[in-house]
Amino acid sequence: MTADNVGTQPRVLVIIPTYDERENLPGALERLRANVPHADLLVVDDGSPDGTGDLAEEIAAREAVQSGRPVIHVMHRTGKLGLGTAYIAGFHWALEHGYDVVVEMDADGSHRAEDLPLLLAAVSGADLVIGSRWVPGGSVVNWPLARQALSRGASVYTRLALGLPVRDSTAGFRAYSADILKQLPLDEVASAGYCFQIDMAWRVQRAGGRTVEVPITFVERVHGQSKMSHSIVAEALFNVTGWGIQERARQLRALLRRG
Ligand SMILES: Nc1nc2c(ncn2[C@@H]2O[C@H](COP(=O)(O)OP(=O)(O)OP(=O)(O)O)[C@@H](O)[C@H]2O)c(=O)[nH]1
Ligand SMILES: [Mg+2]
Repeated sequence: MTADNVGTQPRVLVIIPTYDERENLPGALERLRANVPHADLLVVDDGSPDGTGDLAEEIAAREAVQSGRPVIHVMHRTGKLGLGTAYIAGFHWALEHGYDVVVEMDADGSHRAEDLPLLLAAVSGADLVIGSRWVPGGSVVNWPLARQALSRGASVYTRLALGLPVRDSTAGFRAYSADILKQLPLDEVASAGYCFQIDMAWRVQRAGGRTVEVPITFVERVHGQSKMSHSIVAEALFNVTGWGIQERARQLRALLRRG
């Protein structure tokens, strides 16, 4: 956090990527408005065939009238371009508009707006706050054991391969300080799915940023369909293994130079 906003309320932007979330988006926005009324919201919709983008515009217009200022913003992209690039577009928008804290949050009800104040409290002393399922106090609701095993396994593998000391590295409920985002080469981040979250956490670590995890309750979506796929898991496994090999080679070279 910069010296400029010491003593004043940091400006917070919550980025909510959507693809076919018509049933979930109104509730997600409503709960955000109730729990973090000082935050602005940015929906990044990828031309959802179910009309989520238009619905977001309607809600944004209504909310602007009610609160007397634009609180909900909507970015429309031409087609399904992936979660990673949706977030990168949102990060650029946040930095261009002078926000101090930038939040990532799913629209499907898995991330509870009720947990967001905890993340925001922690970001005053950190560069990245991860809402974590796998730290004491964290939990998952209605997640099959296989999904739990995949999520835990991915984090353990990442910890071992990269030396990334994070319990829930694929978690997508996060708060970043704008300061750390400004330091990262955002346009080089090519990862799409879960891997995007690992990629960003690892970049924060390499940039010398401080990451903390706070416990959240993660609730399996009730409406709509998950966009998780085998290719998303394969991307994460492939990339993390490659980065791990590069990292070990780098450490070995440094050791040999010292020797
Ligand atoms: N803009 C945009 N949003 C996306 C895209 N893919 C997924 N999303 C949104 O990103 C959020 C997370 O997607 P989910 O399908 O729930 O994926 P997930 O949470 O990783 O997987 P589950 O745990 O199975 O729900 C949701 O709000 C989706 O609507 C995309 O290509 N573009
Ligand atoms: Mg989800």
